[in-house]
Amino acid sequence: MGVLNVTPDSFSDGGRWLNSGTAIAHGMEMHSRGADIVDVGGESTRPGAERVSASEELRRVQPVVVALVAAGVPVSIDTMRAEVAEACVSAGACMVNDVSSGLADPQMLPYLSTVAVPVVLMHWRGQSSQMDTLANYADVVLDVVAELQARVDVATACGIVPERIVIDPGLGFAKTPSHNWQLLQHLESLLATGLPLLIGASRKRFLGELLARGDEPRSMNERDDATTAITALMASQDVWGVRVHEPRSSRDAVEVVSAMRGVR
Ligand code: PMM
Repeated sequence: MGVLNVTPDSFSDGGRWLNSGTAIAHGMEMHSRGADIVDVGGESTRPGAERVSASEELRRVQPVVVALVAAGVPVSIDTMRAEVAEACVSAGACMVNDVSSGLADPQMLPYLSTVAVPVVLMHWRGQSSQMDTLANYADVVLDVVAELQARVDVATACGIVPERIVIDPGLGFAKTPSHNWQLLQHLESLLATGLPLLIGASRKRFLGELLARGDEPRSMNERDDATTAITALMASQDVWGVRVHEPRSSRDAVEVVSAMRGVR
């Protein structure tokens, strides 16, 4: 899954793809570089970020979704709003990625029960403006699995069949670097849910800190090799997908893992 943030302030690529034309070209390029799905988002979720209005979010994403769909690119819409999800699914988006797993907008799960697209439910404890204060866990792996399972139960009770649900532990969302590593070290607990698993580690702060020189984190654009290493490890553990900024190297890593297993 290729990341396409049409925002001025995302931590990883904020401002780079704010212009629709540039965003569309980048989405097409990511598809040609191996992204099976391009995940289009119009609202930053970086720690501390404030929300934008639904109309501004739609203004950013809609033309990009329409153009990518017209070009034959499978598009996922990264939104916490039912209104934005609905407009984009109507425009041809084939997946909804809700980082709040339906918690931010009470209309989201009821809306998703009316359409047939797959849905990503990510572990989330609160809006970005406050999430750094919510990183308190008795056992991060057990707590995340239990809280995600509770969201899956709510989604299925709303009428979303489990076959349509993908789960994601939400690395960096109300989680310290140590929490992120513990989750990655215990993927078996997430995989035991039996649901497809999506992992979004790409260029995140915990990689910058891992690769820091002294107090200086590794810069954003120099975290792709570590991201690719994570992709290889994820592929070897039957993770369903990875959400990355540079699809080519992750795609290659998946091919290598497949070849090692004698499957393509
Ligand atoms: N991370 C970000 C945004 N959306 N969606 C899912 N499902 N999983 C993630 O880990 C995730 C996400 C924030 O990172 P970005 O600035 O690179 O988009």
